[in-house]
Amino acid sequence: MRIEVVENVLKANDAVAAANRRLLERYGLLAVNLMSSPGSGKTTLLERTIPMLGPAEPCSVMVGDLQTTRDAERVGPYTVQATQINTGTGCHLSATQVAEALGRMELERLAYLFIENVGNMVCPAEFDLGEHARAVLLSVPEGDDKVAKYPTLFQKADVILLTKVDLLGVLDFHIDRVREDLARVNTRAPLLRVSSRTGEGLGDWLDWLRRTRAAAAGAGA
Ligand SMILES: Nc1nc2c(ncn2[C@@H]2O[C@H](COP(=O)(O)OP(=O)(O)OP(=O)(O)O)[C@@H](O)[C@H]2O)c(=O)[nH]1
Ligand SMILES: [Mg+2]
Repeated sequence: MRIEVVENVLKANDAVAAANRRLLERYGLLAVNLMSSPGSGKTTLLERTIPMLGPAEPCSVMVGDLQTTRDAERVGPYTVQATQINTGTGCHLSATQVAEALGRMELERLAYLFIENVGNMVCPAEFDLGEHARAVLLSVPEGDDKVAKYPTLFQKADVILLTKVDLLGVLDFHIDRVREDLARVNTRAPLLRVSSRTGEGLGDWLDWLRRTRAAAAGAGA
């Protein structure tokens, strides 16, 4: 009985996500769902990424947090539009919350819509939002065992960003362990090393975004 309820919730979410995806595909933009633990550097990455993309590739951001509008305020100056979704006690964004926010957004001119999910390494993985691609962040201070311990999020990633690599020399973190664990759960997604602090790897991230947007447009997105 309990399993049936969970399945129904996920089915209902998937139906709304499919409608979101159909809507987004009309605009030729790339919608990226960013997921990670709290504090891995999602908002900071967006603060760096969006100015680097520049006015030729306009971006909007939708950001989920339990409370506050702090992240939307941080990215607001760089975006066409920044929308904060407060989930109250919810540990992830749902397709319905995204659908409501999309209804208030202007999608015409956008090259990218970034959806910063609620900081959580477990729940967001289960909920399709209608995005085209999933970017999963793992920061160096979190430790090199997280892919093995929390495989679900990494399994569904289209790109994995190892963030805060400027701290690699400071903390006891072995990238080879991450690579070994990823070889078991996801061999499809590239692993990019980035630092929003030093700028290392941001060019590779921008290349990935542009390639993925071009591929999605070619596939009819
Ligand atoms: N050293 C270092 N610190 C970073 C880097 N990126 C982000 N930080 C710091 O990490 C902290 C958390 O960054 P945020 O971007 O707010 O993290 P977040 O993933 O958006 O967090 P939530 O929205 O709470 O889930 C801040 O103090 C940032 O300055 C980085 O590349 N290097
Ligand atoms: Mg944030």
